[in-house]
Amino acid sequence: MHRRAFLEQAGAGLLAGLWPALAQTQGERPNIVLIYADDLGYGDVSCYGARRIKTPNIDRLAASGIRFVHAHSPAATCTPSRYALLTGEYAWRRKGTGVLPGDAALIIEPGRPTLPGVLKRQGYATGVVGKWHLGLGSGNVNWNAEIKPGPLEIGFDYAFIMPATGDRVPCVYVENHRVVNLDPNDPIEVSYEKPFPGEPTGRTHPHLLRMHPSHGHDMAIVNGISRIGYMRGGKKALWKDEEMADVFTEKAIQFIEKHRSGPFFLYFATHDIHVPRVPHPRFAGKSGMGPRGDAILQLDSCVGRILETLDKHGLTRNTLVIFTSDNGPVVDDGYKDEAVEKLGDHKPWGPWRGGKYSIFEAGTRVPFLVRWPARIERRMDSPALISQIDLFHTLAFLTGGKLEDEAAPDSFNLISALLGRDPQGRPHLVEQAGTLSVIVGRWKYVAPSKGPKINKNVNIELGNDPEPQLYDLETDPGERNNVAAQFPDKVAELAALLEQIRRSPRTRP
Ligand code: NG6
Ligand code: CA
Repeated sequence: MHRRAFLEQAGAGLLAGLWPALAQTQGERPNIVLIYADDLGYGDVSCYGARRIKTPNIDRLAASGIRFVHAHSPAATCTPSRYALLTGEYAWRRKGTGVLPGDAALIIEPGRPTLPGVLKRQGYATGVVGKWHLGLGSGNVNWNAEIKPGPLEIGFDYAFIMPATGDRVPCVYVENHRVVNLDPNDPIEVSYEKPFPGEPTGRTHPHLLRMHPSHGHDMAIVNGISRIGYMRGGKKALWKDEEMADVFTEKAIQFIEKHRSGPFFLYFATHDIHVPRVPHPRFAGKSGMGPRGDAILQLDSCVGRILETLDKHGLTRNTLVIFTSDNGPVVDDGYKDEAVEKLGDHKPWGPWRGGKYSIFEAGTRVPFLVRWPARIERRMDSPALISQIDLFHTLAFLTGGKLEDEAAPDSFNLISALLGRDPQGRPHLVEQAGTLSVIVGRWKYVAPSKGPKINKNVNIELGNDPEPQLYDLETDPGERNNVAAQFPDKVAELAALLEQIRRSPRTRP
């Protein structure tokens, strides 16, 4: 359904009084579970239109919650999205917030206001389980000693993470300050510069691989898969890709059970469906779409286990569950895993143009489901323009937390939109990929940029253009017609707005 149709529906709803009046929602203390999928596209789940793949557990959230259709990740890649999610600041304001190597230093300074920090102050037990990718330590991290600062220094009480990505070394879990299962007699060494002499790599020993790279990913071999970066040692601590989803889900469930008297905030950041896609044998081959589809089934099953845990402990009614993704979809992201060959008519990007890495809508327009039975009485669709960057301010407000003046500079309090009582949401939104764009109402302006138009490795249109682009998302949601030449005043207005947002240190009121 197009935005216009949604707006009509919303308008009719308004007239009919269907958007419930704003109830008292400040100072409540629901448990909060934020499920953050990786690289999952708008069209990858059945409640957003996927046909060949069925995601009954994720659909459960939609069936009794709100399905947002104009919700965005802050950026079209992982690190800047997660940075913005946790700090409430647009990542493009800060250097060094691009996709990080696995040995990068922590990019969120301890002491800064953060989303987990504000909830912790409100008495929440705060935990992160899954993908981190925001750096650890303060440079030259020693994986064999205490690893800090990290999540525990920026507001989490508990952390069970993978440092960066599934395709980046070191391929180990870190629990709080320590690598899990590390044998002190077999220390870990990591380098993003040069190989360790004598260690096989994907480039030198391709015959050792069970999954081959399509581009990049030809360095350290771990579990028969070559990665980005070099490592050696730590053999007992290495993860097994096929167990990762279960390992994370178990830890997430343990966190919920431990804190079931509440309130708790769980940031459950799955590795699925990022590369390398190596789902557990019980999902392998089940989607008919190769490992990418199987990883979606696995992700859905993990969501189901979390929801069952809430049910089992009587927590469902007063737990706010948010399900979303850190950026748009990519089919071939560097491994020959049959994702391209078996895609068929499945459209991971849904009705949008582009994908991961792209300034076109599919780069950041992601699934976004919100369920909270105590406050959201019925299923609905919302056309409100919202960003994950708004969760900081919104959840702080909801739980009665105060924002310091310098906190969360780009985060809007969208509590009314989050609970389905406001169909508008933000007044404007800046999207981030190689360039920036700004959305106001029906209009989207893309700032001129010199980058390539297409990333041939991943076969995604990036949306870069040396000329300004203007799209009418209402009549042209697929961004096919650049109408900049027809509406020069609109172009000037939005270019000026973007410039103003860039220059001022904050956008929130
Ligand atoms: C890219 C990787 C890609 C993925 C991405 C980060 C290559 C050739 N490609 O550089 O595979 O890891 O970084 O993805 O190395 S993200 O979801 O964490 O942003
Ligand atoms: Ca990602």
